[in-house]
Amino acid sequence: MRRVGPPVVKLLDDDVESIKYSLASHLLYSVGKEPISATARDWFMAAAYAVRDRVSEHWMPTLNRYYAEDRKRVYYMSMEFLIGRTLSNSMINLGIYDTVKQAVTDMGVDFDEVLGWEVEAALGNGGLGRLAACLLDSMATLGVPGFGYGIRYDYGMFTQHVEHGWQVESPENWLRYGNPWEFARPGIIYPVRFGGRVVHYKDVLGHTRAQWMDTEEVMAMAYDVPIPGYGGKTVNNLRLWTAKSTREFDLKYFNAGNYIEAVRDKAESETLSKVLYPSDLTDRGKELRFKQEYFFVAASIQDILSRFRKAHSDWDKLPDKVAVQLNDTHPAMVVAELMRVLVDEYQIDWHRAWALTRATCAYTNHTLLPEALETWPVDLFQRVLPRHLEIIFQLNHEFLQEVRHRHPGDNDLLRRVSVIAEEGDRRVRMGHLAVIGSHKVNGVAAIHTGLMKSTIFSDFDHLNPGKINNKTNGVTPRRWLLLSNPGLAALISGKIGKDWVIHLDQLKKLEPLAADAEFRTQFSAVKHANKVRLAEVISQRLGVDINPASLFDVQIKRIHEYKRQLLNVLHVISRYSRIRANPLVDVVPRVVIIGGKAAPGYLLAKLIIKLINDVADVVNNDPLVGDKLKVVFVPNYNVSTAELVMPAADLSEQISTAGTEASGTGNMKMSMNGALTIGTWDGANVEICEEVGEENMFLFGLTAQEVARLRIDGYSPRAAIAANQDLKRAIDLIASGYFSPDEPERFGAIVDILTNSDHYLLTADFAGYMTAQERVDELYRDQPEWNRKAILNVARMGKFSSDRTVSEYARDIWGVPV
Ligand code: B1H
Repeated sequence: MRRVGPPVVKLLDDDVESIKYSLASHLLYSVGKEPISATARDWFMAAAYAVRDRVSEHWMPTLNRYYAEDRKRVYYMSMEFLIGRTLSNSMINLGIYDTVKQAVTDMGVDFDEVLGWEVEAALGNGGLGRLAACLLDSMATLGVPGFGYGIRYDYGMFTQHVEHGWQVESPENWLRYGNPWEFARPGIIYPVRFGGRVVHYKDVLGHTRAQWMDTEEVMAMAYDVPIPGYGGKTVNNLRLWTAKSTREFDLKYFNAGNYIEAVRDKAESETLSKVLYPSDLTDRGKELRFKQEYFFVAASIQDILSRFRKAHSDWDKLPDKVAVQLNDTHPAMVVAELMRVLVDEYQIDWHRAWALTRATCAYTNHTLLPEALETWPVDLFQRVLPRHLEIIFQLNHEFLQEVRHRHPGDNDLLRRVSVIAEEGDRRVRMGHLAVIGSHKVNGVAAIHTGLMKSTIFSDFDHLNPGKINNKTNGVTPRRWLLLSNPGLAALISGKIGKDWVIHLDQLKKLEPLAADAEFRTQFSAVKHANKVRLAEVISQRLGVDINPASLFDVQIKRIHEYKRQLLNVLHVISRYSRIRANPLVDVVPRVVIIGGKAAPGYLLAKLIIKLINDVADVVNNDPLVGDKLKVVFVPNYNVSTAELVMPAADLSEQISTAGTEASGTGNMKMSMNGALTIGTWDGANVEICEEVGEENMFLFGLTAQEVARLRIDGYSPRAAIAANQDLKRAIDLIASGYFSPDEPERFGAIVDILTNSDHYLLTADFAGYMTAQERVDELYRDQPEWNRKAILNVARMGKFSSDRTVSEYARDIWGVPV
């Protein structure tokens, strides 16, 4: 058995000279260059290795310590980890940012250029993937033994280009030049099986057993990425799986005599980890995606159980030593797979296995949108995972029996809670599987959890009160304030010290400074500098010149109808019309900044991008408008862009239809960076309001209850349009082809939706939104007052640290100390 690791020996010093030595050695020994011939990219690699060495020093000791102390481990299972760039974040967390910067600069190299060479790890779509990354940062910072499990996609999120105003996707081969942050583990490799059939037989004791046979096999090989916490003492592990063909496949090369065919088959079996689905709530149900989900679940469960078995022989200890957190239903197959392994492979009694599974697993729901609730056809299951389907049927049978026992005669209840949807083609409801297989189920903001309990999971909430609970999302203040907004971070630390970085509640101490004119001036100077920095990038990359004295009005997030970028555009068009109608009017100059990707198959979202760009073209080139209004679509919105844009926002647009955005996390990032929010009563906006006060935000629009009522009563947009001149004029302008003279009908689909169905109720909220925007202008004219409120936003954001989120999971769900 393995013993406790060697005592921690720190070999590397963190002073400037030592780091220069590391840089020079890595440049020579790892990169194979000398300073005279090194490119900025070579220096990036050298810097990454120098920093990585310092991360690694704490990595194995952390894992050895967990082992020696026999700590309960938390496994965060997620199809997405949207990590972004790692070099600057690692330097921040290790506390060596300034020294490395000094060392690089001393060697005559441009530090920012070096940072710019890192290709970000974009293994996620949006908020769900970025949340996983923030939680990893917080687990490491809090010393929680938290391990991520996911997929090492060869191609992460696509790169978005804008051509003639349209989104064009191009694949992002992020591993092309190697990834300095990962360590291949060729020895950690597990078979994952698909297909085949199940036979039942009686063992020597007369128990019926199942054997899953005649399967196809793919191997899952591990890559490890160290995750350093702030302070650098704890370094956790993120394990990502890549698909490899089996050795038997390799042998075919030689034996089968059909070399080319064999190589083609080999390549096919390796497609499982090829590409991240860029769907984000849309375009679901692909067989490859189903296989990806099982692939990473099966590999992770083998790994988790083998680690458990190294230290324990008593299976009853499993829930005391292992917590598995399911990031949405994408890994919900864990429930069936854990049952299969415990029952079929370890021969554990079915009911004991079920108790262990439920005590081990917990599930986080991230959306109520019906199109995003995963279901898989029973025939697909039958073909790809026949044994799992059997297990699910059996679990469902027993579950329904219990429900029937408690609620005799209520057949409708049985139909509603069944794991199998019987309407139309029979399908497995992954959400129901996750709920029955978990001891805790949580939503990601108070309003979202409330709606989970009253809508999609209301039956489960009645059957099992208390199982569904709330864990409001958070974001890591290391990346989203300390790293991305060094000016504000320094201003804050100068006043209240640096403790806020790990105790974000400390920001409260800034509150009195909101009334301090000098502090407000300093605060506003920082914001201005951030806006100048963004304006420069926009000018360079897009050739659009914007005035940093304007109000920066920002909406950055995936493009989706429910997020209502269109409502933003309608406001822009109205503002434009008003300026045109009265060019001498004294308006507050604005720059409306919108960024986000559309799922490649989501044509309406792509059309919305085109509309934004067409409107931008007209507005930005109208001499009557000038600096009064500019519209910028920032292409390829990603983590790195977010780090640049969040700190420069004056106004944060969070305008989803109430009841649709589970939480949102960009809302937290912008408020933390001193933006005021214009938003609806949705997601975490509601809790941001509780913290910062309604007087320090611009909330408007229907409540979730009103939305539900309106939809039941049957909403028709026509009356609202007729009643509002601004709205009518804006829609008419779009319909007339004003923004698309080369193709007047281009936006017909958008006009049609707005005027005929308007499921997301833009027309119902338009008037309220316009009034809120007028309040924005009014306040912005009073700069001291605006800054006062912005400072109060920052001061009251303590709750939204992901450290708080992780502490709550640790206490209420995982049962681990923090
Ligand atoms: C969120 C998703 C999501 N909710 C399916 N659901 C996906 C669903 O590729 N897929 O199949 C990908 C993503 N993402 C987001 O989660 C919510 O919309 C946000 O409101 C929330 O802040 C975020 C984190 O909880």
